[in-house]
Amino acid sequence: DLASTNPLVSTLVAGTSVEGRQIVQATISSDRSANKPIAWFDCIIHAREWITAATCVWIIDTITSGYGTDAEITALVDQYDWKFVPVANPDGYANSWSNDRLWRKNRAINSGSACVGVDLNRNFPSGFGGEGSSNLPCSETHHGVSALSEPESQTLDALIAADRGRVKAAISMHSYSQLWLSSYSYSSALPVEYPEMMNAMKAGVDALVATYGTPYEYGSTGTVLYIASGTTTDHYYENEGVVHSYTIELRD
Ligand code: 0X9
Ligand code: ZN
Repeated sequence: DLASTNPLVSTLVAGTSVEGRQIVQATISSDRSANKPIAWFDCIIHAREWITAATCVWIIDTITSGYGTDAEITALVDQYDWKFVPVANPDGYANSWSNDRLWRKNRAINSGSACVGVDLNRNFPSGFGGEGSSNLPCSETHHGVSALSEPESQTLDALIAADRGRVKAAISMHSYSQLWLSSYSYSSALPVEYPEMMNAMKAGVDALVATYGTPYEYGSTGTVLYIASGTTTDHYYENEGVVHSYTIELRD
């Protein structure tokens, strides 16, 4: 609806899920030909984390309604293009409405198993198949047969690769825990840019406290939360060169 009524907004059908649903990316740009740096978001990779899709849509609404009236939002839109995949896992999301509220994975058929689904946040190449992911199709963290085996992860990969060099921040929205997480996720090692990442995470967390009074812990996933292999955040950082690549675990 916004894309047809608001000249700032355009949409792209970037891919198709296992069950044939569209995976859509929305772009907010005040000048598409300028090739500005990009702030990039994916939401609801995990089907049951409904607040994350709502958060992507809320940000889109906040930015589009503030442009031209709110000075800070206007400056941010004039400096950056903003790109969102509000529903990165549409089949899992549909299943969480129709069948199982706590569904997490996509809806891939696993050959030789009655259990359905791959954890898309274990299906990326960084550390694929390692600690914190499972070879077993019935596991909630099943990594799939190979890195990027799933059309939903292929779509995110293709989208971020298409903007290589322009993406200055990439945020994967998850819930919940009140955490702001950086790489590495597949090991407890720290990235060389970790001091710069910590500065940015602190600025974000301070702003959240100032606005909503909600304290978030922050730091590398492997040290703050647990080891998870094959995640978006490590892929965007390690293979796409996005230093400011984060997973935000929203509040409950
Ligand atoms: O385990 C996960 O995939 C995420 N937690 S959740 O409860 N939403 O399932 C954490 C992933 C953290 N990953 C990176 N920062 N890369
Ligand atoms: Zn999640």
